Amino acid sequence: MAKTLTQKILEGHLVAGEYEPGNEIGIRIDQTLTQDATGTMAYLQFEAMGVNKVKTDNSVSFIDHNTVQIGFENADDHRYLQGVAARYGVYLSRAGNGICHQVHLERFGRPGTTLLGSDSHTPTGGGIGQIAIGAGGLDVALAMAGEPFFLTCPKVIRINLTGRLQPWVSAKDVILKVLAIFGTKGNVGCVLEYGGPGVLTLTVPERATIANMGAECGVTTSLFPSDEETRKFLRVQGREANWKELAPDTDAVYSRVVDINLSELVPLAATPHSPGNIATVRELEGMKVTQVCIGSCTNSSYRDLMVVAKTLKGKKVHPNVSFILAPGSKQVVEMLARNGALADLIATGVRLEENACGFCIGNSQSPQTDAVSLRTSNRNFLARSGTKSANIYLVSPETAAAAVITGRITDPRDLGISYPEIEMPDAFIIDDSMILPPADDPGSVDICRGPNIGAPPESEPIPERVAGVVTIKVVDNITTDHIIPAGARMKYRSNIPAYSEFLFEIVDPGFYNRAMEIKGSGRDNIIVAGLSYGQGSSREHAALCPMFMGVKAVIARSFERIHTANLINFGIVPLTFKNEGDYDAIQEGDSLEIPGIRERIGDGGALIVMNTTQGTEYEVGYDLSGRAKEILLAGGMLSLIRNKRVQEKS
Ligand code: MIC
Ligand code: SF4
Repeated sequence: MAKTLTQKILEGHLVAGEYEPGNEIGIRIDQTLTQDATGTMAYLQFEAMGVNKVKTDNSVSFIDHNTVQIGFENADDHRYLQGVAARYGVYLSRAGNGICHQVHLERFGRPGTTLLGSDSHTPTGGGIGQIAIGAGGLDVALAMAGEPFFLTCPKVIRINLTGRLQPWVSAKDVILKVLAIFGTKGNVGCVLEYGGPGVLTLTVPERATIANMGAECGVTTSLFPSDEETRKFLRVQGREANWKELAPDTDAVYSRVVDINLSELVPLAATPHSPGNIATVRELEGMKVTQVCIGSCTNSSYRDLMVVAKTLKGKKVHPNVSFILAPGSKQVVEMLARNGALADLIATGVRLEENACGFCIGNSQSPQTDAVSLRTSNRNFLARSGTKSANIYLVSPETAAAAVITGRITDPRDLGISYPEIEMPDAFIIDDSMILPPADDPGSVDICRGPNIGAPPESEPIPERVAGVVTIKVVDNITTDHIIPAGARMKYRSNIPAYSEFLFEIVDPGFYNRAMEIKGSGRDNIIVAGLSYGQGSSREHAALCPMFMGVKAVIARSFERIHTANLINFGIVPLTFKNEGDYDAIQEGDSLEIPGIRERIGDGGALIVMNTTQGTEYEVGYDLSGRAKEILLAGGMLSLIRNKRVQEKS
């Protein structure tokens, strides 16, 4: 039978289960990536597994998120990461070398392979024909230990691109259009596979922008074919030998086909506070802008930054605008420095941040109260910028550059200048001196563990019955940024007790004290949520910190993929409301009992929630694979591994 490209690559890596959409399958992972904010915990977990050396073809640890370093914590993490990488066979991309996804695409990604990364934007690798999936740090640690990665065999949706992008419209507008069609929820278990003649008109960095931000739809990943454009990109990166041609069969059958004519697209924006709220730039034009931030793993390729530099050449930043640039990689910024484009940007009045996530994660450049900030990044969740009252609009580099000049949201087609077409250079500057290879003599490596490095906390087996209190009831679309903020709080990623104090800080600052009190009284904490709970990042701390606080179950109307896996890995049971009315009726502070939860999960029987405050009871759902049940019954993945090891020894 004719196959999609997704099927071809997944089947080539299948080690468990049968390829059939909806089934649980296990795949072999060829490459892993971690970044510092999730990586420190992932390597602590990897160490706890007692494996001597990573078993993947290639594993890379990037330092790109926590680079502001106020206080000793981040520097301690970086030092630990450098030691642990050298010791266990991992490459280390040092702070200053760039953002994980961009550097991985430039220097490591290979068509036809699998990549698992402890960051939700790992699908950027789909731009090069790689099945690249975001996951929690523990799942990445397992992949480094040679274990398969388990996922639901996806439904494959074809996005058929025709036509060609018009001047001042770029790849960001394509993915914003995709978000307008698919939204941010209801796409769990799908892969977006791009094809059609329009693909040939897009370079690899443009495809990577589209694949990167597909994460906002909640899909498993996005995938482009590997063709002559891919070969060209790898050639200019000095890696043509890594190229291979990959395409779906011409008569492959997809679960759905969506057509997008690139010629018809116009500049778009995601309006506050969700990447799924799409408007045309025309609809927003004239709005005063206070800040423009260009960069992030979505939009800081050579093409993107050159388009900005050429548009702004000879112009000055508008007096009411603060203009920030955080380049995505050392390679790109060095190219711009050598060809003079960086000088043009500096002459404009740009404020240069280092080659890192920077403003995107809210640990710098928080805008003013009530700001209108135009950003080329991928997420505009409430308060992610560090300023709760700020309004963040996600736009293309072209639209961002236009606002730098005019101080207002402006359709870049109205600038009255000719569109700078940027050609892929014949060669990129290749200098991997900021990527440290693993040690030749791993035994001699001393791993430094500063006071910020704690041990990964262990969860407990799920009890016979849950008896607790609804500590918090939240609405639809709660992202991991709502559950546990990043930004200035992110420096506590390796210190779970300290980080837990910020749980639900944006939504309800009283959560921590209430949860402590409930835990202290010997009762369980229970979270109640609406649709699409756990959107956004892969941060396992959104499960790890609740676990530490004694949360035993989350009852939601629906969950997103990575967060569900993280909850299970840390022994928290994800349950779903069967009736909308049950969600509507339940209140914060209600006492709940879930009798026989352990037994029911084991035997697959109906699970009843008794609301003893309201005197009601109803059935809730749980969609758990055999493997997920095993993990939960053991009390989380680390306990399961430990139990298995004890059994093997005896
Ligand atoms: C993000 O963009 O939200 C992050 C910060 O990169 C996260 C990872 C993290 O929280 O460390 C992600 O996308 O997974
Ligand atoms: Fe970094 Fe932002 Fe990309 Fe996350 S989305 S990896 S914070 S640049």
